[in-house]
Order: sequence, then C-alpha cells, then structure tokens
Amino acid sequence: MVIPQPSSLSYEGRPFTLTPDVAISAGAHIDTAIVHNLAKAVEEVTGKPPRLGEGGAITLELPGDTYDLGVEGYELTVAEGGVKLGAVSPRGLFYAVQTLRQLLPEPGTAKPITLPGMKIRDKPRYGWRGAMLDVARHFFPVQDVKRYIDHIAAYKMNILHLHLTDDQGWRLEIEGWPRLTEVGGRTAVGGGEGGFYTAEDYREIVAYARERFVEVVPEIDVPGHTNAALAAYAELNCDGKPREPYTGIEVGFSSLCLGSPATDRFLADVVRTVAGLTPGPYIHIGGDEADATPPDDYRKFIEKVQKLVRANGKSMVGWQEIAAVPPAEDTLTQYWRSNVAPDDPLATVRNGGKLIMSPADKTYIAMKYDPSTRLGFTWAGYIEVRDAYDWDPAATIDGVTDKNIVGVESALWTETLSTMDELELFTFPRLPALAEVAWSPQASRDFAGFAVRLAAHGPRWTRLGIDFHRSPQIPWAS
Ligand code: NGO
Repeated sequence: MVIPQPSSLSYEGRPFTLTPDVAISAGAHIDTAIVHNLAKAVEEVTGKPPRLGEGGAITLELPGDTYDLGVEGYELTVAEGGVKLGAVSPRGLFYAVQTLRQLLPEPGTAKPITLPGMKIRDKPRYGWRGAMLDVARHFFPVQDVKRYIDHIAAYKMNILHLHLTDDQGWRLEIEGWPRLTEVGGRTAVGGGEGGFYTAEDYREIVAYARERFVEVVPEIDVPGHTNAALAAYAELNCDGKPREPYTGIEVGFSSLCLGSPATDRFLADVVRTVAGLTPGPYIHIGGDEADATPPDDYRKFIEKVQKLVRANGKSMVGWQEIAAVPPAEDTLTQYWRSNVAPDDPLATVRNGGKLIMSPADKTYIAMKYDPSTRLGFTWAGYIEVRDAYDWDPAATIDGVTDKNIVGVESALWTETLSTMDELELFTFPRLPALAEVAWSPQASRDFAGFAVRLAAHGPRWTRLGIDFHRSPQIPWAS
C-alpha cells in the first residue's frame, strides 16, 4: 500500500509480528529526529512507546548495504526476525521510515499486527519533488505551513516552494523595508486581514522542513505580481505614486519601475535578505505574467536578477517566462503553461537549461476536481485524481526528455482557498498522485494499482483530521 510505489518490491520470506514490547536499535550516530519519527509511528499502532536500545527487532543502519541507490535511496527488509532499514544517508533512512509507517496498519484495526515478509529497494526518479504553496493570496500561519510540510514529507517530497509575494500580499519581513509587511502584508484576496512571517517565523519553518528533509524555496515574484510592494513604497512606481492595495484576482497589471535606483536598491536588499535566511541553494524570482513590463526591459531585468541571485551565492528559479533570457548553468525554469504552445521551455532546453515540470492541467491542484467542486478554478480544466496521476513528465513536451528535467512540482494557488481544511481538500488525493509521478519509475506506474493503494490511505487521513476529496475514481473502503 506504499505511495509512492517503490522502484522494486518483492514479497518473500516469513512475516514479522510486531508486539508492544518491540525495541528499536539505531546506531548512536543516527539522527534522533528520524528515530523518534519511527518510534512515534510504532507507538501509534502498539499503544506503547518502543524501547530504544540494543538487540531490537527493528534496526536502522547507516550506512546500510544499499548498493547503487544513491543519497535518497534505501532498503527495507521484513523477515520473521524483524524489520531492517538501511540507507547511505540520513535522508534515505528518513524515506525508509516513511515507507514503514505506511506498511503499518491503522491503530486498532489489526491484532496481531503482522507485516508480510518483503524486500524493498527504492530510489527516486527525480531529485526535485516539489509542492508549491501560495501564502500571498491568502496568508497561512506557521502552524499550517508545518502541517503542510508533514503532509508532503510523508510522501517523500523534498521541496516546499513558498510563493511569498504577489499583488494581494507581501508575506516576509525585509529589514530596512518595514512597510512591505506593515502595508503590503495587511491585505488578502477578498479583503481578509492578511499577515506575514517575521524572519524568526521563516527560520522556524525552514528548520522544521529541514528536519523532514524538505528544502524551502522562497519565491519573491518580480517584476509583475508586485502590487503589494507598489502600494507600500511610492518610489517603486515610475510615477512616484503609491498604488491602491489590491484584493481582487486579476493578474498581469502590476510592474516594478525597472532600471530606477529605488528598484535596484529594493531588489538588492530583498535578494540579500532572502538569501541570508535560506540555507537551501535556490531562490525563485517569479518572472511570470509580466504583461505590464515592456519585453526589452523584462529581458534586461531578468538577466540582472539572475546575476544578483548568483552573486548572493544562490541559484535562480523562475516561471517559464524567464526563458526569454539564456539561463545560467544552474538556473531552473518552471514550465506551467500547458494551455499555450510551449515555445519557452524549448528555448531554455536548447540553451542547456533544465526544467521543473508543473504543467497546469496536471499539477495545478487549485483547479476543481469536477463540476461539483465548490471552490477552485477551471481555466486549466478539471483535474481529477487520474489526470494528476496519468502522465509522463518526459513525454509532455516534444523534444524534452528526462535529461532536461529535474523534477515535478504541484502548485496550490490560493485565490479561492483560505483555510487549512480547504488546502487539504485540494491537496488530497492529488498530492500523493503527483508524488508518485515524481518518485516512481514510469514503467512501474498504472492507475488501477495506484487507486487500490490510495484507497488504503483514506482511513489514515481521516484519523489525522484531513479533509479529502472522495473521488469516484478510487475504491474507498467505506
Ligand atoms: C498562474 C499565475 C498565478 C495564478 C495561477 C492560478 C502562474 C505561474 N502565474 O500560474 O498568478 O495564481 O495561475 O490561476
């Protein structure tokens, strides 16, 4: 019932019976967060905290005997004597634990608790397995973001892309520019109260994510999608007049005044601050739908930002429109416009650039599931579970293969979503589907098998209080 489907799994040998007096043995050098993550899962099913120490039936090995499985790979063996998890890196071991958690029955459903004999050897197809969360259209407090991180980490996703700024809100405190959050942070779509993260809040999110092997990729969307900043600081506008705060959902109308000293100073301060707060290697600069920026200015601007990001020791990510300029070797371009002829990604690829695959008609989980979905959009079509699942990133754009692709990312835009329950309803079950697209070998994937595995996750989501879409495509138990 494992999602994402492991690259190899065979049932062999005798089953293991898990009893309440089970112990977990892990070398002293193994990350205690990983051991506790596992201990908690075992306690949930046995009702008793497992003993940690020598001679346990569950063992964690690092480095384990995991030939050719890379830094994210792991091995998991269940035999009569116990369960063995091995990896060459803590990250791989963390993924082994996520797999074991899914193999355990729901608390209270099985007595005795037995796991069939099996051997799993597993590693991901792509290194970039991302989830984007838009905290700009509606603001979500730190505790919601942490809960979202738990959700994505459970499915072995490793990137949380936070869309931190847009026309309707600026959500990250920037030293020297207090009005960005005092004014720009006070709005949200539909007139809600907004909110923002202090540097401390942001660090807390990053640290929480890192404990779960998730890297935060912050997005500061420029030069369009900037009304919140333009309302906060008059000097960012070419006419020197502040814009009115915006709470609608139109796109493509705002632009920084390019080439002005105030804009240059703003950009330098913002990129330096965000780079300083972000231990991960990437900063996303948006770059999408800059319809209010003259094309020549746009190109010069993106080149300048690319240099600035690199001068701050980071690599740049941008939405597919940044393909208008040649990418630096470490720049990543995020493909999303599945509804128009995809010339831009091809230009990037011809220039040696790599793509993150976020085609709107598969990965934009802000779309409705079907006509009965109350919230969400339809401009990229309805996205039922099968639509999110049944595609091959390497067969999506003519001329683009796995050589040109670093991975897959879901995108949860929040113009119509304002509560954690709503986020979860749009995320489940499409996020597990996309996690499998990003992790599992194409040849091992089929929707019928996925649907059966997915159905078994419903009770777990219910126990965790996760609202999910009871898709008619899935054989839910009840
Ligand atoms: C577009 C747009 C966003 C919208 C989203 C959903 C990109 C990259 N820019 O995707 O501003 O929120 O669609 O409608």
